[in-house]
Amino acid sequence: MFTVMSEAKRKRVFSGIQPTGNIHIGNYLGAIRHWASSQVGFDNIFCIVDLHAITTSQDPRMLRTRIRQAATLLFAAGIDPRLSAVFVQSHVSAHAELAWILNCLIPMGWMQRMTQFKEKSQKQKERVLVGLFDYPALMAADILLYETDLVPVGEDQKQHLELTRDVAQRFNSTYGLTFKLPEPVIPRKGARIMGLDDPTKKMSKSGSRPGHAVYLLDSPEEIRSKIMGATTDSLREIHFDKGRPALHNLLVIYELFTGLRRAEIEARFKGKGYIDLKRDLAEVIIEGLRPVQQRYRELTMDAAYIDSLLVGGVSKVRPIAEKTLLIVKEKIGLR
Ligand code: AQP
Repeated sequence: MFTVMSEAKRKRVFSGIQPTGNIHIGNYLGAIRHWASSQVGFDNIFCIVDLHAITTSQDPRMLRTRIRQAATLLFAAGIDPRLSAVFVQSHVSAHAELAWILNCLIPMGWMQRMTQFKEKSQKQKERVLVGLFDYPALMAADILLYETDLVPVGEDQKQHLELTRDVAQRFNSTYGLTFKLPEPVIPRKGARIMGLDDPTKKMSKSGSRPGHAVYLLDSPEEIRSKIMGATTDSLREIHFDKGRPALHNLLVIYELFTGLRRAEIEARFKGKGYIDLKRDLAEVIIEGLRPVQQRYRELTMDAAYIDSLLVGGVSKVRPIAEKTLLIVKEKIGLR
């Protein structure tokens, strides 16, 4: 019998980013920067998950722009197309096909337990779409198509990865060993960047308040103004303290951009105030983003080049996905 498993030297990692809005420093510090630095040790697949993006309403013109912008930013941030595959999810139709097949194996009860859907549907009320409910099945398909070993997930996605493993096990026990079971990779401590306007909410692309996030393509003036306007508390001393979430968030951003140790940062701001920290932090972010922005500008001058990189990415991954889908179809009797 066929199995989609094969021996690979480097572990395969599948990561996705939704083209749902402007990419921010949370996405960069929590994910993209690590993706870029882990390329040599792992066999990475980076997917612009546009089918996931349409589980909430999207303006077609904006969506098109954001898909291209997300891809360009990944390359600008150091994803090397010679080492990693970057592609757009909807360009490989196997994702949607496998998701449908998995839908027919996943009991409703499993999906109804998904806390992310419960939270998002409460906010969206009657506007909530069936696609959002089904999001975990599509995510399972994304991962299982590629014999994925590791999936970097935040706390909010852990339950979806468990569902992916559950459906893979159900398939394997019904039809014989087929899918590799992916393992979660939980990001390092401190990798969750919070909103500048509200440190209790994670920095998010869909956060609508103007001072909520610093975007990767913000100008130096925008970065200064957002950081200077960031929420803080009324205390004075500057040190890492989780009990002071607004300050802690700013210091973590400082730490991640500079690479300095916490004690060094605290020493640097001893006896100083928030204004000094914010001024310094804004410059640190501007400098940290400068090479990414510079490379982004260069890349956008040649749209055909980005297209060719995405075509290259698809041509690396499509054969893997199609092979898996073919095996699945054979196992369940569709071929
Ligand atoms: N605030 C954050 N801090 C650290 N990491 C973050 N990521 C997202 N927000 C933060 C990580 O970025 C990667 C891509 O995220 P995504 O596009 O798949 O979806 P998301 O987690 O839903 O991101 P957003 O920015 O909050 O978008 P919306 O508003 O559309 O939901 C992931 O690895 C994620 O962990």
